[in-house]
Amino acid sequence: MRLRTLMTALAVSALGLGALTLTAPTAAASAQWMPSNCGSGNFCIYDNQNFGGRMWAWAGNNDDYTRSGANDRASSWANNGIDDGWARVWVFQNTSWDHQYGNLLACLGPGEAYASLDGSQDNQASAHTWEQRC
Ligand SMILES: [Ca+2]
Repeated sequence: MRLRTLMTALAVSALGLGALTLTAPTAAASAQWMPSNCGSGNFCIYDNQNFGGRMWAWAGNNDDYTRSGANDRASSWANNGIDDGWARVWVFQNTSWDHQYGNLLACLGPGEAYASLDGSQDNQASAHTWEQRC
């Protein structure tokens, strides 16, 4: 009887953990609003989560974030690009426009903003280009 109670408690705990695992990434990663300090036409990165800390904003491409002190700093980002056909932002893990698979961290469509980058993206961005498609 005691063992059965323990088993039931463990099963309930496991279910609870499962639910947390499924819901947490979605809640952390998505943002439905554009940060107000990211001007129209720009791709913006932020040193901190939730679009906080230092911000860097670019209307054009940047093949090396080290020049502006932004290398490996982005913890949140937003694409406020104008959808003129070249509004997808490809973000790269390394400097230079190396389009090899594995170097691409993310592709953001116009209006996409992420307040909390996950561990594989956080503090990794080093360059970006504006592209026609993801
Ligand atoms: Ca950071």
